[in-house]
Amino acid sequence: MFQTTLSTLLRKRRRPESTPVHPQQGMKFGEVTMYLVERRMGTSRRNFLTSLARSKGFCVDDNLSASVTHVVAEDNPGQELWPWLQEQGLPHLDNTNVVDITWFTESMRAGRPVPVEAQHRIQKPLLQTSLPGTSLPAVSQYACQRRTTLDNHNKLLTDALEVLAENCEFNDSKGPCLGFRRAASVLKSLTTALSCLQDAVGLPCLGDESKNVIEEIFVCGSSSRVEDILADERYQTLKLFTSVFGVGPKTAEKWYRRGLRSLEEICADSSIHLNRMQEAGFLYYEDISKPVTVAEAKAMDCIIKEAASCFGSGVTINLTGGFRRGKTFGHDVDFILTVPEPGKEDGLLPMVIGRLRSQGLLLFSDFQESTFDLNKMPSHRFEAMDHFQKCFLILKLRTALEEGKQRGPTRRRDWKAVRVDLVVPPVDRYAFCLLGWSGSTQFERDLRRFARLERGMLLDNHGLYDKAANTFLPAKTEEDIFAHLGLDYIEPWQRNA
Ligand code: DCT
Ligand code: MG
Repeated sequence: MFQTTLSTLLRKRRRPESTPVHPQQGMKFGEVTMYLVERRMGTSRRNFLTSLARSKGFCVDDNLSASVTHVVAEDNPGQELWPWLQEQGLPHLDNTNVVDITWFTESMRAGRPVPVEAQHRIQKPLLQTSLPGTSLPAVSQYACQRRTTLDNHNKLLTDALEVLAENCEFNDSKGPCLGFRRAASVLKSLTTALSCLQDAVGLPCLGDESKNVIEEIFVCGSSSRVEDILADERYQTLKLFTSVFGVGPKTAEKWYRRGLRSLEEICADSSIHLNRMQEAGFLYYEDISKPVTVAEAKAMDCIIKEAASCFGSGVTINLTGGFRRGKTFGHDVDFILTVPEPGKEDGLLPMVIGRLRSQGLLLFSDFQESTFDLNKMPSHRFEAMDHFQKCFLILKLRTALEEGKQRGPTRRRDWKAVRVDLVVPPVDRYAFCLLGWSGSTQFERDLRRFARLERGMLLDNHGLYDKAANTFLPAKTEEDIFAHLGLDYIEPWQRNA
């Protein structure tokens, strides 16, 4: 197996780096000094690109000196490039832009250095230590130290593990449930597909049960344990019942024990008392059980912005939850609203709800007044909801009435019911609330676990508390919170743990 890293390759190639064919001419952009990494780029291409850049007035340093502001590499994965850069002992490496060739080409095309954006950067791997006997960087046991995009290379395995986790949840087996969820989460973060159990050696959070399932899938194509669960009447029924808005595993179990097996049977049973949320859940089931699309989330954004504008111009509305993480479908649309001055947010949601009602868009609303009190913090319970002013809504989203789409005269309508959640933190709690509501749930769990176990801090949607210093740490942005925790910043689209 090839285990050559960039550093060993570069060590072998200690010959002086090539001399540029085009000497430096008049420089136009004094603030930018590039260094082109030769490896994978090749000497002749490096010479060509160096000449090209210099002819356009860019400063290119042949050596990786302290004046370099932009390190440009082509086809160099972060886990190879960064350890080598660190070996070079470059001062201020953390302030140096380490960018992909796309930044270079865009700059050449623009005739000036373009601003460095997230997609240009070659990310620093979260952990630099290697697994014994491999060149792979070690995978952290914490989701907040992994970058997990929606590009899941191990979906067959993670789907199976999530069925097992869900089944444990129905059986109220919290420990095993978390075990399967953590295993699935680790596999989601991998940038390649596992092809045999051996590939998983050294990965954290894979317990024996998870490994057995993975092995069976590799050997037989599927897991008999998972197949049995999927075919199980109890599992199917509880899954169906919990798909109703307002119905949790406890209620679903209660109905199942009473012998109920379908949604029709529940609606027909006069002895069952549904709460307001569940009533709405059944009433709009057909619509809200369907996924919400990005286009629908955007349309909802306009509706909420319009409704909130009646509170004054200072209200900001941001999409959070799964859509902020780049998901293309969601079960609801989550928004975080805030006003510039702390304490001035009182009454915001009642006004928004009133406006939606007067527009005829409000189908259901459960408003919860704020019970936030920093003196009662920090909370040690992760699963508990936060104390901010919030509401769980079902709103009408106008849709074009498509011919033949809705069958029968009673089904003819030009709207779809959509679940929407709104939360309003005081502005000084905004970053914590945004971080908490952006999810994913597994990412949040691990952020809190990391804070507690690795940093002696308590994190929740309200704040970050340093136990040793006996103080709350302030944060204006999510970046501030990651910095307090000594964590590399993870972008929302990398939090799909
Ligand atoms: N959350 C939280 N406190 C809880 C539960 C959840 O802060 N007690 C966070 C985690 C995710 C976020 O709120 C939004 O919740 P969901 O809408 O359930 O999750 P989602 O990631 O947006 O998923 P979906 O795409 O299905 O809506
Ligand atoms: Mg959501």
